[in-house]
Amino acid sequence: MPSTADVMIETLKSAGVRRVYGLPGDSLNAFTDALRRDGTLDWVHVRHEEVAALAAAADAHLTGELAVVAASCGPGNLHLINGLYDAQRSRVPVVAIASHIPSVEIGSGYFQETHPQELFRECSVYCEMASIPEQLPRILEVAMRSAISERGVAVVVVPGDVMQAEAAGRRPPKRIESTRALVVPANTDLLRAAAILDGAERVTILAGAGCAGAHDELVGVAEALKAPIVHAMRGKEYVEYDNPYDVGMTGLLGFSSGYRAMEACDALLVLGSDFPYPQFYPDHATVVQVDVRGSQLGRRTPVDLGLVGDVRETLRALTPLLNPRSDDAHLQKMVGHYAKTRRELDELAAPGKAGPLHPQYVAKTVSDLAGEDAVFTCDVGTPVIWTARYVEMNGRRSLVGSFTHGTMANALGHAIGAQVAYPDRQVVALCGDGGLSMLLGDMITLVQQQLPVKLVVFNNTSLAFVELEMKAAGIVNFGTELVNPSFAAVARAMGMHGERVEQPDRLPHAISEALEAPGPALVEVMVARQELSIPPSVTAAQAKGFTLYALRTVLNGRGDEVVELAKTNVFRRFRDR
Ligand SMILES: Cc1ncc(C[n+]2csc(CCOP(=O)(O)OP(=O)(O)O)c2C)c(N)n1
Repeated sequence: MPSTADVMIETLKSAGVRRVYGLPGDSLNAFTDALRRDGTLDWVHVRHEEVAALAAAADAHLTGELAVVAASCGPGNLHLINGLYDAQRSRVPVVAIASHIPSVEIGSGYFQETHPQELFRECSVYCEMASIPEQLPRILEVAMRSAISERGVAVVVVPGDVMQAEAAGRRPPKRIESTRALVVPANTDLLRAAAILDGAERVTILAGAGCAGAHDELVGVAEALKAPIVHAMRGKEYVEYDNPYDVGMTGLLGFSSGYRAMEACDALLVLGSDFPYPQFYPDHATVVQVDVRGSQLGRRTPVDLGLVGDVRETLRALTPLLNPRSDDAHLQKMVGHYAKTRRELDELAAPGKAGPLHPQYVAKTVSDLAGEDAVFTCDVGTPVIWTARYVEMNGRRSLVGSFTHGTMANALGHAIGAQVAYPDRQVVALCGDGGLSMLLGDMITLVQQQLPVKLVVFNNTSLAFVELEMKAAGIVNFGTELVNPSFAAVARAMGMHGERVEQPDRLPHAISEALEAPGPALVEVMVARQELSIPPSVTAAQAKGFTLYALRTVLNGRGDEVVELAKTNVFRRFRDR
């Protein structure tokens, strides 16, 4: 007779699941045994469950399909949590099998006892426990459908003894597939949006991850409105390529052209973006926002008209209602400013004469040498900044990061999932030295699972992003020093290609060799600890949060000025608010 665990494997297969990321143990043993006996699903074994969850998040992001993780009870599944938060907040479909202590012991403070339904509640769209075998088939099916249709994490908590028990309850579903629902605003609402946009003199578009699959429609509406397009970090992958209307990013990681285009408009069209910082939204513009989730409307800035709709379908319906305009003065001004900003950014990515290297040069070199369909992942910290500014998207490349949850140490885990999902694509992880060392053990996974991921480590011997924050806030650097091993030597000891680069002229060769190496490879680059980049862009009066202003200023090369300002009472008043 099949066990409940056998039914779980059967049900996962019915949704086209081909692998499970995880780490086995005690209460999960019945599940992994059923998987082994079935023999058709791959078990992607990692060293830390957080990495399993990050890998699943990247897998789901890239394939658009359900990804699955499994972990043992108590500490085992507790380790999943941070990675599941990342998946949930990036809105990708992931099912987590959180095995649990023996049913009979629940509530007794038993060895390894936790309360998973409470712990996972906040990072999931669905989280339920199957206490008896009869419950399991339905709970697992609901979990899978919830993850797919609500684009989030669903957690199934199952005590080990329930998985081991004889199967019972309804038969497993024959097929679970994601189908597409088209969400388009009503015509009357589209006409209201068209009237606002037609009535404005200068329209700017803010485009986010909701623009995935809507590239042509986005360019089309920008053409009709003669509107520059600013993108948020999660929109970069979908927006910046083949796009004459793109004027770059705004926000802390962005640069002045994106900020200017937002500030100078009198109507802002927000498309599928949850860009979080209110300070960077214009306060005098009329705002029209389109989002497939109505609950997102008006979250970040007050909106004059919020439309519930899928971006692509909404633009298909909206653009023909607009009066195409000929006056492109606003667009030309912003595009011109972007071209100038881009030139300045590129100048900062010059090799320099001797080490330590400019991190900009490192990111640009990686971008120039990587494959046309490479997948990039980047660690939270300064690697996100250099990726935002120098890693070019082209419509075939992909970019995965922890852009909403913002966890460190994401790049390696995301790269593992990317490479497992796409064995034939080049996968390049841009890692911080703090980030990589946080989940260092999973470098071994690259060797064990034979994943040819390329790691590029920005070794600045510090938590450099935090140092920037501290500097901006007028706080003395503290607790940010890192005493690092040679990551290249660690890589070699683990059985992969590893090279340390200390001089700029060696970098292109080192990156090329790593990219061409047949297996996993690591290039550790000794980079400048605090790189102050592009020329000043935003004035204090323009940016309302002083600390944000200061951080941008440090990032943009006016560190001394900030330190002077930090000594003043004005600064303290702002900071202490
Ligand atoms: C898990 C976690 N801990 C702490 C932070 C706060 N934090 C954000 S960036 C950062 C420093 C990252 O350092 P590193 O990976 O060395 O990159 P660098 O900025 O030095 O390039 C820290 C500590 C975080 N985002 N996530």
